[in-house]
Amino acid sequence: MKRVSFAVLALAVPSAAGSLGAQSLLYRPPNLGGTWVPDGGVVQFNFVHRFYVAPSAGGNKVTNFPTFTLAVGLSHELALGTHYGSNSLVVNLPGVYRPNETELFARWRVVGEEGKPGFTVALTPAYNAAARSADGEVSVDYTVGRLTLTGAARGVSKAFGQDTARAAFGGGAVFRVSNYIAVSTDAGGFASGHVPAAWSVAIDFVIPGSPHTFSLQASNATTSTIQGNSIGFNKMLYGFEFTIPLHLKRFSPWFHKNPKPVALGGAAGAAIAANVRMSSVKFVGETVTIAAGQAVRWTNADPIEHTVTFDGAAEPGSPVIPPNGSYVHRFDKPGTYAYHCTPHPFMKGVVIVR
Ligand SMILES: [Cu+2]
Repeated sequence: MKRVSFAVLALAVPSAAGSLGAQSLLYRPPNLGGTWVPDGGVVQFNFVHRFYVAPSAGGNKVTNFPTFTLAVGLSHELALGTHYGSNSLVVNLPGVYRPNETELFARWRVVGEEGKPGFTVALTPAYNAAARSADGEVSVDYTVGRLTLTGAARGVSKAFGQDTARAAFGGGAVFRVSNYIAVSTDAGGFASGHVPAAWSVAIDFVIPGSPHTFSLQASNATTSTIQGNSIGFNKMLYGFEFTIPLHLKRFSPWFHKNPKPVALGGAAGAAIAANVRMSSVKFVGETVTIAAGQAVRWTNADPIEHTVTFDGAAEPGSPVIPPNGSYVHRFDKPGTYAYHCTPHPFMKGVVIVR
């Protein structure tokens, strides 16, 4: 078998979304590691869950193949992370079965930005602790309009935990049907030996008003590591992936339990005739009625930021209202003023001015 350095050559993969922040499934097919790098100060937690169902003595049995990704962005271009699969079939030789597969990886995006038009290139050196193998991937994305084409060249020093260096290649595509929905597919496999190739197809969603993406997938690969993405098994697995960027800033309420009250807006001498609480990501007091020339006060009782943003810009609306902040606005003209929260468009309310 010829020796392949793990500084492979290549093309490939996915991407996270420029426009969505790090790591969107709308730019990355399921079995390609990609060019995504979490933003600095963001911890990325992704969860892939695949399964098949087979009859057993006690009824149908579900066999699960989860892979967790935990990665942290060190800068705009550099990340460190780990993939962990708890039911891996990658190292499954006679006498050597290691179902717990841990892959430590770094990712350095050397060209471009995922989700942006043009080429993006990333290098992913890795160590697969189950295979005891130095692995690596070079990924290239090309994005034009709604389409992202991806390719990957992979090298592993001990494929399947055997003492054999091998090269693998993968390629795929994502087509964004809209800003919220995409379809994606990929295939990849080892260049040598008689190892079945891995493949996947998926439908991918942005969860509106959130930084999360979700995909429903079918694939024959068990784990989302460089080796796992290169080996197909003899079963069709179904499953999903959920991507969770955790902005460390979100946890600031843990350390600032009672943020100082911040008063925004003003009544300009008018009486405050109604109070609306922003609580549990809802406007409590969804509809309030006041007289012309009176004011409404909104108070943010949540640990997250909200806004009061009038539909069709009927009134100027608030700046970002921090936790424990309030906003007062006077209404001078009779009318029905529907409003929402910009970060949470499902938060809606109405002010009726008589
Ligand atoms: Cu909100």
